[in-house]
Amino acid sequence: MSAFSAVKILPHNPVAARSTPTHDKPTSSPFLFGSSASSSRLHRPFSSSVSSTPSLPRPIQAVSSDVVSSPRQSNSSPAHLVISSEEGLELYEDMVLGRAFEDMCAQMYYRGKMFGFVHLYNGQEAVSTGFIKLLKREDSVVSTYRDHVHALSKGVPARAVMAELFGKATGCCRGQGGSMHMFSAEHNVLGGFAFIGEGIPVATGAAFSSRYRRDVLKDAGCDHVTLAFFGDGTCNNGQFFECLNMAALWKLPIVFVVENNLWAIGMSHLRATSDPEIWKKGPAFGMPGVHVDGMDVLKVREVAKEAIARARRGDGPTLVECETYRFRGHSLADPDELRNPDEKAHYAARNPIMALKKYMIEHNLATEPELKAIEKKIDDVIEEAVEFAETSPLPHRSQLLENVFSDPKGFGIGPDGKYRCEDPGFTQGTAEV
Ligand SMILES: Cc1ncc(C[n+]2csc(CCOP(=O)(O)OP(=O)(O)O)c2C)c(N)n1
Ligand SMILES: [Mg+2]
Repeated sequence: MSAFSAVKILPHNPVAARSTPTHDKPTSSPFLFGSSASSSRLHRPFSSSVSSTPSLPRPIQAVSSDVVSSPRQSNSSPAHLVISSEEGLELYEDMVLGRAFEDMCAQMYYRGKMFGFVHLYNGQEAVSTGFIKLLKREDSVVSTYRDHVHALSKGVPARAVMAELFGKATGCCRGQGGSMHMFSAEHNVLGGFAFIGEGIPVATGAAFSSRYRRDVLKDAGCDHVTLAFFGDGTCNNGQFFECLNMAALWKLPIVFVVENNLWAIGMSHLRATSDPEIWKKGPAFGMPGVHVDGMDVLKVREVAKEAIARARRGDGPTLVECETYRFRGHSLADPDELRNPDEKAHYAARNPIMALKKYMIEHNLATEPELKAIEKKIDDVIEEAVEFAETSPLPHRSQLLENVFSDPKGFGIGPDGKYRCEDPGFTQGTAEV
C-alpha cells in the first residue's frame, strides 16, 4: 500500500480538499505508515506541558504517536524486512555520527571553542537520516539554524563542519558562516538559515530551477529533488504558506519536511497553532500531507521514499510532518527549564538510535559487535574532526569583506573614488582591516 493512500490527494481541487473530512482515512500498517496510525492515536498532551496555557475554546490534541512500543512484524524473514542489513548499518552509522557530533559540539562550546548560538539536533536524527540518506548527490537540502546534522547526512565531512563551528578557514564556509549557516555547493547543502522560514523560499527556488532545467531547457536528465527542513514553529510563518502554494501550482520537485519537536524555543506548538496537525495543510494546497513518527527512522524512510520518488517523477511536492523531539535545550545557551520532565522522559525512552539498534539485533540484521565497531569508528571520526578544527588556521583578515555586496561604510570606496564592488578583484578581498 502506498504511504500516501493514507491521506486524501486532491491536486486539482484544493477548495474541495479544504472541506474534505480528515478523519475518514483508511487505516494502514502502523509499521510502515505512521500517518494514519498515529492520527488514530491522537491523545491529549502532557497536562503539565500546557498547564500554563490560558483556557482554550476547544480541547487541544497532540499529534503524538507511540510507535516504538507498537508491535513490530514478528516474521523476520528477509521478505518481511523493510531494510537490508547493509541499509540498516548505513542508517545506524549516520544517526550515531549525528549524535556523537552534537555531543562533541556541546563539549567544545562549553570549552569556549565556538561562539554565537549553537542549536543541537540530538533526538531528531531519524528525520535527517531517514530522508537524506535516500538522496542523490545532485539533490539539494535546505536547513535551518539546527543544521549540522543535515550537512553531515548529506556527506559534508565532519571535519569541515567542526572547523566551520570553530570559525576556521578550513570550515565548509571558510569560517564565515558558523553554526547556523552550513553550506556546501559541492554537496548541494544550500544553507542553514538563522531567520526562521527563510530557507523555505530558497528550497522552493532550487526546486523551480530543477523543473525549469528539465521542462524548459529540455535537460531530460535533471530529475533533482530538494528537501526543505524546518520546525513546527516555522509553520506559522507566511513564507511557509506562500511556498506551499507555489510548489503545488508549479508541481515542483520538493518535499517540505516539518520537524515537529513540539516546541519553538519555549512556546508549545499546541499553544501557538490553531490546528496542531500540520500535515493537514498539504491537502489544503492540493498536495499530499503525511504525518509520520519522526522517532522511527524506518517509518520516516518509508514515507521519504515515496515523497522523494513522487517529486522525482514530476508529480509535485509533498508535506511531511515528522513528530520528533529535541533531547537538549533550544540552544546551548538554553537551560531547558520550561519543558516538563515527564515529557522529556517519555521521548528519551523513544531514542531513535536505540530503537534502530534493537530492531536490527532482533531481526538478525546486525550483531552487537558490528554496531559497537560503528560507534568506535565514529568516535575516531569525531576526534579527528576536533583535532583538524583545532589545528586549522583562522581566516585571513582580508576575507572579512569578501562577498559583501552592499556598501560597507568606510571600506566601500576605493582610492579612485569608485565603489570597491566595481573592482573585479572585490571578491578576492578588498579591505585593509
Ligand atoms: C523570522 C524570525 N523570527 C523569529 C526568530 C526567533 N526564533 C529563533 S528560533 C525560533 C523558534 C523556531 O521553532 P521551530 O520552527 O519549531 O524550530 P526548532 O527550534 O524547534 O527546531 C524563533 C521564533 C527567528 N529566528 N526568525
Ligand atoms: Mg520546534
